[in-house]
Amino acid sequence: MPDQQRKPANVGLLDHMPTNADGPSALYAYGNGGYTGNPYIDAAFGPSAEAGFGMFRGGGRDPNTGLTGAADIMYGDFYNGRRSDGTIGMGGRVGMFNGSAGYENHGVLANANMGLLTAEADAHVGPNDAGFALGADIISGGVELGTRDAKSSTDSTFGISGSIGSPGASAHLLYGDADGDGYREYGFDMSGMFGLGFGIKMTTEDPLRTAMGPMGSLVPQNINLTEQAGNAAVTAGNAVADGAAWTYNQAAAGVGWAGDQISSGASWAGDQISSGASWAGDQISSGASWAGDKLSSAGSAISDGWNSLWN
Ligand SMILES: [Ca+2]
Repeated sequence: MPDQQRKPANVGLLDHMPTNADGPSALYAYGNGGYTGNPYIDAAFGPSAEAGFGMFRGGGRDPNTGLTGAADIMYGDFYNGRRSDGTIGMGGRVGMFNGSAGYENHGVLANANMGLLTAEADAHVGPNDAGFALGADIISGGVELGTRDAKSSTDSTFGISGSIGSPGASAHLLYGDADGDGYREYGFDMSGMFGLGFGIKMTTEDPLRTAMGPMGSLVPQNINLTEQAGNAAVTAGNAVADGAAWTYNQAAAGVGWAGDQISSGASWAGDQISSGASWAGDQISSGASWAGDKLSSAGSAISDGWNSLWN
């Protein structure tokens, strides 16, 4: 499952609740500066819909021990078009519990995660990954091992996962930069494609080194082979990246345009309803006035009739 870093925005019911980086103390599992978490409710239904819900989402790393942990409890989520973090696509996701625990220190990364009752239908292109997920896990879990070090340009990770009760499948291309060193960690994350409920994940900052297998390990670790592969390759890579960025921008603009159309359509419909209601109101009002006049003249006719009986 891709990391979904959502800003801890809050609207509506939770407006009065503290949502600073430390989170409410009652939900703050560790009294340690490395971990942060918040309840959240996001909602934006402007040009592109977006929703959210969650009792708690948070996590982090304790700088003293290198222990990491994260939890996402009772998630909801929905987006249709564009999300505030730049993700475009169509969303879904229901929830219950998703948590992970691990270790990240001295360049070593080890992580185990577990999910309970997730249902998701999602297809998106985002800043860190792109792909789709269809499924309904009941219990899922996985482990990931590798290296993550902002001082290294050749980090790589490998992970496997499994799930029980999952008829679905997911596949994502990964290209985020988790350690923020400027070298993207390229890879993929697929599940349900190698047999029911089995998944595999790989990332590498140096795809060429990884592709060379054992040969690649003969090259000193401080050299990013992919980067060194030549200006031509880099230029080609940049062209691909530029093309991808352009495509992404076009898609984003398209989504924005569609959102504007929907929004102005809704506004037009609102005007029609409003003027229809106003017209109906006028009719009712003049009908009532007409009925009132009739009643009034009927009343005076009765009164006249009554008087004439006694005169
Ligand atoms: Ca990186």
